[in-house]
Amino acid sequence: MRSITDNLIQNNYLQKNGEWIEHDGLSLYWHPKFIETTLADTYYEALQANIQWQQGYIHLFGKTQKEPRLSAYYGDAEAQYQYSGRSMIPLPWNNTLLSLKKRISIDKEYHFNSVLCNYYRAGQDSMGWHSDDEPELGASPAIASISFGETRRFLLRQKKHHKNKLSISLAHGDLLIMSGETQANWQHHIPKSTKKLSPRINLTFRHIKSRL
Ligand SMILES: O=C(O)CCC(=O)C(=O)O
Ligand SMILES: [Mn+2]
Repeated sequence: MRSITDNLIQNNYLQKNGEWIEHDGLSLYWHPKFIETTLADTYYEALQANIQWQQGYIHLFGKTQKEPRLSAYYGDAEAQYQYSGRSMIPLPWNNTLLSLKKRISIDKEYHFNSVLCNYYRAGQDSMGWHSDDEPELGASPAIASISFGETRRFLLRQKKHHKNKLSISLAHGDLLIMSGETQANWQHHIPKSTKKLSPRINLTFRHIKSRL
């Protein structure tokens, strides 16, 4: 089966300024400024205004905690998802999200049916170490992430050797595709920062296999 990244390249969606990062079970494609700055500004404004941002809760080890960011989940009705102990029921797509989905979807074979939206209000907002390895995503999922607003560090560490780390600065308009065995072998997170940072929006497009 062709990978989504091959498919995007064959269709010239990924231009030559993208970079493959392949290393010890990690398979990433990073395309800085996949969306050029002025257009990314427009998307950022629309996403800030038109996403139903909420502060979610996570239930882990018998405790309930507020997530250190805002989030929202959109997608096809059947794209239900279990995440950190809660059921994610998708809100229906809006035009901004559909337009972004179109930019990264080439044909029906690689159909993203949902998107997890995260809003990092400032440097103290973050996302802990995790892999996107929920069973609904399948064995070697392709996850396409697009970032808007403030540049934040995206860290990866190998599951079997936590000292093996990689840091990527994800900036306004950047696309990062995680594919192959990445989720099986590596974890990722967005660390807090003590710097005074502006908000950042990140969207991760996913394909959820229906349980229905
Ligand atoms: O904000 C990011 O770049 C990462 C988001 C993420 O890992 C996720 O939504 O699972
Ligand atoms: Mn993730």
